[in-house]
Amino acid sequence: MSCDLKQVARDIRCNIVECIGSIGVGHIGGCLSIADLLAVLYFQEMNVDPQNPKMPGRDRLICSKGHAGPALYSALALRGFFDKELLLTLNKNGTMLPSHCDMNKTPGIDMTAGSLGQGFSCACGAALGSKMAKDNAVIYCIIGDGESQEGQIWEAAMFAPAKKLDNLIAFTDYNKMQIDGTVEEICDIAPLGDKWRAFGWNVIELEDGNDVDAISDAVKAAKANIGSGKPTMVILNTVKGKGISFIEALGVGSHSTNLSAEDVQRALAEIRGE
Ligand SMILES: Cc1ncc(C[n+]2csc(CCOP(=O)(O)OP(=O)(O)O)c2C)c(N)n1
Ligand SMILES: [Mg+2]
Repeated sequence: MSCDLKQVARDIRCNIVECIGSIGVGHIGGCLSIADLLAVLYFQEMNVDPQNPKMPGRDRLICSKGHAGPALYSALALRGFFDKELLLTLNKNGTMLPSHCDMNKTPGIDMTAGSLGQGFSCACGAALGSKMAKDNAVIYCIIGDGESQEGQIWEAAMFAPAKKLDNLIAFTDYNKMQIDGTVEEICDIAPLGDKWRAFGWNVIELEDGNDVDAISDAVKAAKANIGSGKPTMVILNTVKGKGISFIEALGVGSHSTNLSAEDVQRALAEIRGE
């Protein structure tokens, strides 16, 4: 699939704004920081079929930071998994789009998540399952930097290299902020690359984790690493709230914030460069 990934990322951001704006509040900061990554995965790298979301042997994406559900829905709608209008039903009664990812409700969502730490273990299980089935799938997983304080992350960090899960390509959304403070002040995870290397991972660190070209190169390098026996961790230095100046300016406050109808229009205009 060849397309303008920067434009795709902008379209995903617009969808995120409309989706969260439809209910007036949500986890917008951590959705916007991964929009560029989702553009590269869903529009360039992943072997998925919107007409057949459960296609056997497909690549999987597990967003362990499950509160970024609206970001995935925004990308999935754009990719054709379901109608864009459904984005406006976020978290409403009877919706198939709950604020946190639910694999039993949403076509294209590969794992239920929301309890931080768990999705990453599930990704290890999916990678091991794919190895056993010999279906050549690539398993992608996104974890948060605040989430990386969870003990379960480090159990999985040990497990994946021990089982030679080189078909697992993980990303840390290193936006330096969590729910109520900076990662540094709450419980610092630096030096993050050294930690993952010490656990036996192939580590790629991107200075600008919101650069689609750099992300694209990193995923290609991670795929080239399949066969080495080492899983890959791509550390994305991102900006929480990326792409909307008044959300970025909220800093830690961008984690979950109100979004009025006026905010939505202001945000859309900025993303579209109007
Ligand atoms: C086990 C668990 N503890 C607490 C929470 C509540 N919670 C939701 S998001 C969040 C902060 C996560 O920070 P980070 O991983 O940095 O996410 P991002 O910055 O990407 O939004 C917390 C503590 C949770 N969902 N799960
Ligand atoms: Mg964070």
